[in-house]
Amino acid sequence: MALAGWEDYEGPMVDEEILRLLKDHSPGFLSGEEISRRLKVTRAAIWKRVRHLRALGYEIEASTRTGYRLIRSPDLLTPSEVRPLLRTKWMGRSIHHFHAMDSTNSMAYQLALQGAEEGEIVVAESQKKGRGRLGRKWFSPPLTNLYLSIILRPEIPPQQASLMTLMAAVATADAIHKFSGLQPMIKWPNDILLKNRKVAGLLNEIHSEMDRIHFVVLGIGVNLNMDEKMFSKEIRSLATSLKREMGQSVSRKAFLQTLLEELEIWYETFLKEGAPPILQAWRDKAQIHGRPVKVTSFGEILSGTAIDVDNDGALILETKAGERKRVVAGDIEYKR
Ligand code: BTX
Repeated sequence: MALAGWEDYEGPMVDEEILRLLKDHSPGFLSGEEISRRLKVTRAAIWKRVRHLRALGYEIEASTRTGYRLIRSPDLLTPSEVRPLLRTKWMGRSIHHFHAMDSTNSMAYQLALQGAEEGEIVVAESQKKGRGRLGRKWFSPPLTNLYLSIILRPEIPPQQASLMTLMAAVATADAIHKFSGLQPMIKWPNDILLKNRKVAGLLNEIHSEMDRIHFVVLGIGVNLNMDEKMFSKEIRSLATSLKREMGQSVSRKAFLQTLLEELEIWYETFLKEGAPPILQAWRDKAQIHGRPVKVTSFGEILSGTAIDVDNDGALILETKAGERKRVVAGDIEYKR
């Protein structure tokens, strides 16, 4: 029988197992006795977990005679909801799911340090300390958007790490396009825009030695079902969501499935063919060539015309004096 206190740490695992059994028997009933026998927990414990699942939004019918029946599942990003939809070969096959946490990137980084494998993902329904670049915050309200971090272990030198950011930007833009039919634009280095407003952001972090990357954590936040009034005043005019642009709510788990598929395709393309296809796709989606821009980089402000990105993902800028500058990190603003 179950150990005393098992629910504290095994509760989510038991939830997943109960859901798996109920889904396998859907639309039929499964008796409490049968679930209890298979999971080796008491019937009272199962009833307790069923009440917890109902609180999460699962519609589960319970009858003393026939047992339990799953009627409807909520749009959660738990393994039992996401796994049946996945069409990837390896990416996202191992899912670490949290209802609330500080930052999926911080968690993925810790897991990678402890040996997590390539393709493992961390997803959260909300983040308390969602991180943007340069110490900025990423607004991460519960149950509305996607907060995802993926662990990758590419055998590339650290100088090429920013290609991973370009690759993730291309994959995210493609996922948004395939999912919605809308045409996102990439803004250097890591914003995805719809109608000039930010719908997604990327925060990629690496752990490396001088000549070798140990791992990359690709952090991706996509605004999916956020309504305009949910954005804070500061970002309301700068940000958007798929719901806002499509005029209807979207399935978060279906979007995650599309995104993982695109990421797997683009990452494998990068491993096989190197930078050229990534840079080509990035250029098509960024349309940066010849645009007047203002660049803020390490406290310095530069104005000029954007020329391109180079093989390491740096922005090439031509100043008014005709001088070419290479900007490795920063933010740009398009000037009219
Ligand atoms: P960034 O530094 O380019 O953008 C951060 C800026 O974007 C903020 O200062 C604010 O102006 C604006 N902003 C904040 N929240 C939102 C939002 N929800 N939608 C649109 N604009 C916003 C971008 O950094 C990188 C974001 C990565 C987020 C993912 S979520 C999963 C993973 N975990 C984690 O902690 N971060 C990443």
